[in-house]
Amino acid sequence: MTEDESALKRTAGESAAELVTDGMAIGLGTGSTAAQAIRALGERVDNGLSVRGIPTSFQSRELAREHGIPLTSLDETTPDLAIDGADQVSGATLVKGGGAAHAREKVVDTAAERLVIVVDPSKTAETLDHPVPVEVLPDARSTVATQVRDLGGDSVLRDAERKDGPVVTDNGNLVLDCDFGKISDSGALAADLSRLPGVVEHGLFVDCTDEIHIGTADGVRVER
Ligand code: ABF
Repeated sequence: MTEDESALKRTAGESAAELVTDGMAIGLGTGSTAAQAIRALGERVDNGLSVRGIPTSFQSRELAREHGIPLTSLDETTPDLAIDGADQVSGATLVKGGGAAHAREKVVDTAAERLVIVVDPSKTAETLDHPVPVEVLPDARSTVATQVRDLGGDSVLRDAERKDGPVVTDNGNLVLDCDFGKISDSGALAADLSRLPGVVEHGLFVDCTDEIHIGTADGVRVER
């Protein structure tokens, strides 16, 4: 990541962290942009802010601990606000899952009263065309790949060629990255993917975002 990209991510993350007020429970997203929000939140906790974080991944839990953010869970409370990153954004619809954490992200993000997405400008698109990550039970990787083909997609098992094996999610599952080209009807595709046996969760987040904070060289641009 270049210094410029990192600065844009920081701008977006810090802007979202400023929305947090005393006593809130916060969904803590995954990825390098959400990490900037977690760091900024940690600084506010150091300065006396009282919040509890609900992590969406092992990575975000560790980062929250490192930055002194007390943790809680969905069994204890509902998030007032969730701050999370995305791989691509079009309007209020997102593709997520580049960090293989989208199943827990979707549970936490959709439970939140307000979902704020933090991105740099490279993530915005007129029409979504980013491959959709699909978390699958290990035994279902081949059957889901066939059914994805029937839906018009090409899937690859994430990191299949890696020496120490493919990516395994925090939930012990595999990820198929499914390329559908331009996605004209994200709602229909999301419903089709959710219906496939063995699919744990896919990375299409349809119309669920309240605000997008986009870090730009001139400061943050907020889209609602
Ligand atoms: C998570 O991290 C994912 O859902 C998304 O795939 C990714 C974005 O990462 P980054 O902010 O590093 O680009 O939020």
